[in-house]
Amino acid sequence: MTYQGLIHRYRQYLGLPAHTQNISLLEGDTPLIPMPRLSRQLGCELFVKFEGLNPTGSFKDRGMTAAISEAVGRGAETVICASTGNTAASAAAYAARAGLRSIVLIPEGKVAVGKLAGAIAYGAEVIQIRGSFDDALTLVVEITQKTPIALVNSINPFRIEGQKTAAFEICDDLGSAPDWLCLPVGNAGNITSYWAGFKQYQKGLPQVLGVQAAGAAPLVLGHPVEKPETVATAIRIGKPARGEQALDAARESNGMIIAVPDEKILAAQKILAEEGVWVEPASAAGLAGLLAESATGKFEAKGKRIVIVCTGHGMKDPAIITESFISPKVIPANYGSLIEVIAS
Ligand code: AN7
Repeated sequence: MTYQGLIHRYRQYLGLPAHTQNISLLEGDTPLIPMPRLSRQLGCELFVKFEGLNPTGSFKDRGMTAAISEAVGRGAETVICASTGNTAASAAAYAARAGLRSIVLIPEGKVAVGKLAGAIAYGAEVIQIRGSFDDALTLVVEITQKTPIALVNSINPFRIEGQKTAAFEICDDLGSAPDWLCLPVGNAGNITSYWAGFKQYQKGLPQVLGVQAAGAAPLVLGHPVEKPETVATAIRIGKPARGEQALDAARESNGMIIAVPDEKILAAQKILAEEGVWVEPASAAGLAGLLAESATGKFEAKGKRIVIVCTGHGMKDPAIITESFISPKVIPANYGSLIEVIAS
């Protein structure tokens, strides 16, 4: 049977109310890509769960199909979210699909161009906040308490229900859970969802390595970060809404939450691209964390089956590449010049 999206495929596992409709863009069913070169280098079996191949280019579509399907089913007319970008684009797309009005609040000047463009293209009303993601989240919580506007951030429990499906897919593909799951942690909805999903699916449990950027690492520091800063703008979050659950996932799974500096995140982004998988900076944090931990010897990758969750596509944030590259050579349009430049 042709694929009909996540709610259709996994409905029996998702705690969604009876009034839930099915607003889908055929999200999910993303590939688990083997990484032979990295596997050889680390002596493990390494896979990338490439969530950048969802309809709007990030994993957020898994939770959004659920949140919007529930919201429209209960009669919501307007949805709102705070976002570092990917949630905004996803909310805008699913709201458009459902015929709802969408409003997205983003931190001024800190959203990657592919995400902002997506939110605009899908017809969201985009509002910039002079403040951080955390400030924007506080505002959307307040407005959804005082008005009928529906909240579609991952505080919304149906977002978590939808995002559990990524864990189900990994178990379905591998036959069981991997030994380790490595992923970026921002507002901590995704790590919460994976852990809930693995526990529910009963195909084994991975140890979970959650990775924050060093400049935005409240879960590692043990306190909120007032002014989070990182090149990985997706996870530029100082006060994760589901921080406690992220710490629980790490503890219960005998895993950990660590921080890596921006240079290591960008280095990991390059390593992935060199093996043919271009992800946005935040999405490389899982690999950066894995490499950092194996280098310290605290983490033994050898012989393990490891899944790196790459949460968003590289095309979301093209500027991070184009701002640092040397402009391609320009040559006259003739064969002689071409041969000359290739041979040099
Ligand atoms: C590519 O879009 O918070 O720990 O507002 O875009 O579940 O927050 C994005 C988060 C990782 C972190 N990778 O996930 C938003 C937003 C990418 C992301 C995360 C985000 P959570």
